[in-house]
Amino acid sequence: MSVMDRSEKRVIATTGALLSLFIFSILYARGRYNDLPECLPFNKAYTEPKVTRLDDKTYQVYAVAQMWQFQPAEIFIPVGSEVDFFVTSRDVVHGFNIYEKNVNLMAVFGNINKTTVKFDKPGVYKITCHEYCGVGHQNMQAQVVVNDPAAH
Ligand SMILES: [Cu+2]
Repeated sequence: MSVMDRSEKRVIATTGALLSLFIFSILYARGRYNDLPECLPFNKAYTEPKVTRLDDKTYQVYAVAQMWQFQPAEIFIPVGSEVDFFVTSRDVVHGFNIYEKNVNLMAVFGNINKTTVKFDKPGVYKITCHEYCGVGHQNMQAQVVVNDPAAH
């Protein structure tokens, strides 16, 4: 005679299997996406838009969003570059989304959000605001122009 019903054992086994799957998924994702965006302590230096070249393949962009534009509006980099984006806002909350890249940040006044993106293919990568920020929201765009140095 068993204390537990068979259906109860099945439920416990299923729960255990699902729990293991969830834990495995979390650990797997952590290993796979190791350059997740981060929040940096606020520093006034980031509120001045600029593009800095650290070396041939490494750039830093201080991206500032405001109603209704991004600065800098155009960023030129060579193909194969790795770019650190430091994103902030001068007014309301804006979005910072780069087409075809895994970038989905919020631009928030008094905050600096950082992410790193590698541009392996030449082309024009549009940046758009994807947080509704007022009547000019749909015009809020910028672009990253990735040139192939061999083409020049
Ligand atoms: Cu906006």
